[in-house]
This record gives sequence, C-alpha cells and structure tokens, in this order.
Amino acid sequence: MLKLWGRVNSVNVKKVLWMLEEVGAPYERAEAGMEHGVVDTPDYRAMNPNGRVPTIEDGGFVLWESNSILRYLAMKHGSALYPADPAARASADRWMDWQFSTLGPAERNLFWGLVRTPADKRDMASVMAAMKAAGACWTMLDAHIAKHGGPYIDGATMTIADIVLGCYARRWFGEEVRVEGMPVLPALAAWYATLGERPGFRRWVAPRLT
Ligand SMILES: N[C@@H](CCC(=O)N[C@@H](CS)C(=O)NCC(=O)O)C(=O)O
Repeated sequence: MLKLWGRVNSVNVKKVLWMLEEVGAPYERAEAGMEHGVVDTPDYRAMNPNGRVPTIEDGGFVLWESNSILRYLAMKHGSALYPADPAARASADRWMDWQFSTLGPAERNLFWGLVRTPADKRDMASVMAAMKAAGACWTMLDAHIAKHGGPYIDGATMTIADIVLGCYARRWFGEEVRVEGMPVLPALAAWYATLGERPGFRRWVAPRLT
C-alpha cells in the first residue's frame, strides 16, 4: 500500500491528501515535519535528502516534490485530472510551476505572519507586502478564469492544477488571513466555491489553518 509521510497542516501534504481522495487510492500516512520531527532521521533523509514533506513510497518507488507526486498519482490511476491532450496538460503544468515560482514565494509571509506568528511578534509591514504581492498573483488568476469562463482554471475540466492552487487559495480566502485592502476577485471566489464541493477539499483543505 502507498505510504505518505507528512503532517496534515502542510499545504504541500494537503495537495497529496486531496489527490489521494480524488483517485480513491488506499494509503497509510506517517506523521513527519515540524513538531513531529522524522525529517532529519537518516532513514527519512535516505528517501528524501531535502528533509521536507511530503514524501511517498509506492511499491518500492520513492517520490518527493508535491506537484510531481500529483502528476504521478494521476498517471498511475489513469485520472483525467492530468489531461492527455498536450496543450491542456502543458497548461496545467504551467499553473503548477507558477505556484512554485511565483505565487508561493509571494504569499508565504501572509500565511506565516498571520497564522504561524503570535500577534505580538508579527511584522505587519512584511504581512502587508505579501498580501499585495499575493493579491497581484490572485488578480492575474481571477482574470484568467474570467476569460476562460470557469468553473475551473482552464475552463470546463478540473485538473491537478486546480488542486494545487486550491490548496493555496485556502490561504487567501480563509478567515485566518483577513487584512485590510485585499482585492475583491469574483471569478476566483466562484472557482474557489466550486472546489469547496470536492470531498477531498472538505476533508483536508477546509479545516482551520495552523
Ligand atoms: N517543493 C516541495 C516543498 C516541500 C516543503 O517545503 N514542505 C514544507 C511543508 S509545506 C516542509 O517540509 N517544512 C518543514 C517541516 O515540515 O518540517 C514540495 O512541494 O514538496
């Protein structure tokens, strides 16, 4: 049976947990990361020399990097969430790369500043800068969704890019991350509401951010 290492409050682990729900694959999960440790042990480092979560092991095959894990699970289970059409697949890949290269770095201090830093220790200038940078990213995606008509990022068909960005959108729309001046983004909000109907989102992404 597939084994997943990672704590459930990690955005990158949430992607994998949601995906496992989508493909209906049986799995077992071991706690790893932050207060759970494990990631610095020799055994874990032998699997994942980055010492990060998530990592999976499936029939002797070890894989890390959350977005790669989603691609692997989709291919292994023949899921339509990773489209066969080259243009549709490349577009999903593009949004997943954009999450790592652009959105993730932009929004990091918004989440960390408001959710993982006590109120009296917050650097609000850095939080507000991250809100502006993340807001610019989400405004771009809002325009893209509006142009393609939704309900998903690239139109009628949900892909693994919706899972990846949906996990991050939880850190934008959540009540835990409200600050003044966040742009109102109707197409993005409608997309996020559509994702909220997926059981995998409800189980792993909707719970309170910690
Ligand atoms: N690009 C990697 C990033 C992995 C990563 O940075 N994971 C974070 C959690 S979201 C982590 O391992 N943090 C340290 C820890 O939990 O101990 C991926 O997507 O898998």
